[in-house]
Order: sequence, then C-alpha cells, then structure tokens
Amino acid sequence: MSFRRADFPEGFQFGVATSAYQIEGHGYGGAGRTHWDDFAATPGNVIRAENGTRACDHYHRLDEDLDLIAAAQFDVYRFSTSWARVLPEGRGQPNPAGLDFYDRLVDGLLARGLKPAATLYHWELPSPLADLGGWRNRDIAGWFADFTDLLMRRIGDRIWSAAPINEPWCVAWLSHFLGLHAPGLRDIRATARAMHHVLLAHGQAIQAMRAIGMTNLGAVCNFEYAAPAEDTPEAAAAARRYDAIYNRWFLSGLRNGSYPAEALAGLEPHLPAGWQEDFATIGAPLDWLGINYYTRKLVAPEAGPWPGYREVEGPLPKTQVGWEIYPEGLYHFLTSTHSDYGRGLPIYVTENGMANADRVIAGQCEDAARLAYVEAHLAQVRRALADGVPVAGYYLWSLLDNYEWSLGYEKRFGLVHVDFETLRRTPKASYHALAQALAR
Ligand code: IFM
Repeated sequence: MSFRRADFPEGFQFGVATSAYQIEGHGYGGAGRTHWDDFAATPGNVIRAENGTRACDHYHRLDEDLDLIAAAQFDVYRFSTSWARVLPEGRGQPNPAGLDFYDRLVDGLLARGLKPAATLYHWELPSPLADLGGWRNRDIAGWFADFTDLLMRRIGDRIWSAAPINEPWCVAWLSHFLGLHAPGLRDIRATARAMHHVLLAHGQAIQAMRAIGMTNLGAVCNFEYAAPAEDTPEAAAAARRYDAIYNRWFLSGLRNGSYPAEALAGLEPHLPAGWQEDFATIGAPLDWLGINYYTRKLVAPEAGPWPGYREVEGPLPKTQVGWEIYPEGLYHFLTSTHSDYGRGLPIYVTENGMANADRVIAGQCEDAARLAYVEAHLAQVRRALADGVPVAGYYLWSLLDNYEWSLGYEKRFGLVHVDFETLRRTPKASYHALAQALAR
C-alpha cells in the first residue's frame, strides 16, 4: 500500500460499506416482500433471475463479518437497514425480529470499537408500498419518515452517523427512466415524481431524526464525471445535461433550494404541483455530505426526445463491470461539492471501489487491480485535502462480494471473497494490505 493511516489528518475515518438487501439474506428473519424481489422475478431484468433471498447470509453470520471489519482496524461500518425487514408491509405492524437484528448489529459494532454509520434506505422498497405507486406517490415521504422514527427510536441512541437514502439518482433516474433497477419503469412523468419525492422523503426523515435528538446526519449521493465524447458544442451541451441530471439535481435541491435548468428543461412539466414549496423541507440542515464515486462517462449528443444524449465507450482501463477507471473524477467532485454546495460541511467518500474477477487459488485471493484502484483514488483524496477540502473519511465499497443488483452475484466488489456455494469468506490481498496500512 502506498499510504498509511498517519498520512491522513488526525481523526480521518476509514470505513467499509455494505447494504442490507445485498448481503443479509432477505429470506431470513421475517422480512416482507420488496420491489426488488418482484423485479428479479421478471424475466430479463436480472442475470439468471438471481435475488437477495440468501445473499451472503450476513443475517446468520453477523459476528463473523463484524470481526472481519474490526480485525482490519477500520473505524466505521456503513450499513443500511431494510425497510421491509423492520416493517414487512411498509407501514403498520413492525417485525420484532427485524428490530432485534439491527439492535444486535449496532451493539456488535460498538462492542468492537467500530462506529455505526446507518443508511435507512438502500433500495428495497416494501412491495405493498410499490403497489401504492412507490416513489411516484407523494405519501412516500410520510411513510418513510414513520419508518425512520420507528427504527431510530430503537437504535438511534447508538448510531454515530445516519443518512436517509443511498444514491437518490439510482432510486429515481436509474429505476424510473432507464428502467434498469426496480421498479423497472421507463416513464418520464414517473421519473420526475421520483426525482422530487426522493428528496422530500430525505427531508422528512432528517426532521424525524432531529426530533428525537439525533446528530451527525447527512446525505449520500452518487456521481459520475461527465465528459463530452467529442470536441463539439453539441457534445459539450449533452455532457452538461448528463451532469445536471446525474450530479447536480440532488445536491442543488438539498443545498441550494433549486434544480438545474438543463434538467428542468425536460422534467419540469412532469413535477408535482407546488414542488418549489417543498425545498423548505428538502433543505433541512445537514452535518455532512457523502460522495459515492466509481467512474466517468463519455457523452455524445443523440437525435430524438430530451435528454438527447447517449453514452460512448471510453478508452481507459475498465473494471469487471466495464466502468472506466478515472480517479481524477473523485478530485473533481470533492472540490466542486465543497465549493458549490458544502458551505464548510465535512465531506465523506461514502463509497468507492471496484469489481474484479477475483478467484481463490490455494486459499489465496490476489486482487492487485483493486489495490491499485484504491491507492489511485486515495491519492486524489489527499490532493483535495492539500487544497483545503474538508474530506473527513473514506469508505470502501464493499466489505464482501455481494448481490450486485441486476448483475447478480458474478461481479465481485468485496475486500473479502465470498464463495456463493459454501458462503465461505476469504479475505483478499487488498484486505490484508489495507489492514497493514490502517494498523495503529
Ligand atoms: O453495489 C452498488 C451499491 O449498492 C450502490 N453503489 C454502487 C455499488 C456498485 O455498483
């Protein structure tokens, strides 16, 4: 490893991140059906129609997995909570086993000296709420705030940091415009509603947590560096539209009480009436901002309806999921988030990592490509720190190989290899190298 903990400011937090549906085993412990179960059961949506029923069986292997985090001397574990595990119908009667599970998880972290960083929603919407329109229905903001209140009254007293929703772009655009995630819609009106309601739900959840005295609350958005595929004004405008939808819509809403003009050009006719009045709730004060960053996209203009662009394959080396490796993009988002939206707030890299075709051979799992990826991105974090950006932590995606949504179980993002037949965990070379770098 080309860095050590001591190369970062005192108090800089290193962590690993996971999400509930991707690791827990949704079939265990009385969790309710989710729109991901429905999406995966529909032919053509997910490779081999795989779902999260068993996943990594983290539900039963909690202690073993928490031991792995502690042994590598990470400071923070960023996990998510499943709405349908806590409230199988999305509302109404809680599932006591679900609340107990998150209680055990938080206590297990504290017992090991790890900081619990919770995300309330990482994409597994209870099916009964999807039946009512899911993210298209404005009422989702209230349902989500009620879930937040219920769960955080149980575990909030021991949570170090919390964010309501992981990657609103995925919840809204990827799932309602591109149709690549649940509920698999391709509908501009549904998209506009989801783009707005996801932020309203965020705001109401922040208010619910403040009301019970919680602190250290933030928002986690994902970003892709958008570069014009060619040197033309049309390509530059296409890249700006991409950037507005992907990278600026959510932070502008959360921090500046507005949406970018290039995105409103297509979405405004479909937004719910009175949308501007919701910025008072959406902009509820935050304590930190989280950046999930993996790659860049080359964007070219495309004839046809708004937004009028397409992605073009780029020339840079790629990860197992075909994403170009472009560490400079992380520096770009750290500096632009600080200057355009931060107003002094600490910024965390809440996800960064790569998928690699890792195999266990004679008990060892070499993943030199992942080490190089992490080193290159941490170099950009240090560059931003040197330029005065208040970067406060860096969390790797992910602790374990897991369910990579529509790509099923074959794309491996973990520091720890998981054999999906036996569920055996094998720490990879990157895990061991990080453990050495983080040793106190
Ligand atoms: O696996 C996902 C995660 O659920 C959200 N952020 C990106 C990861 C890699 O695709």
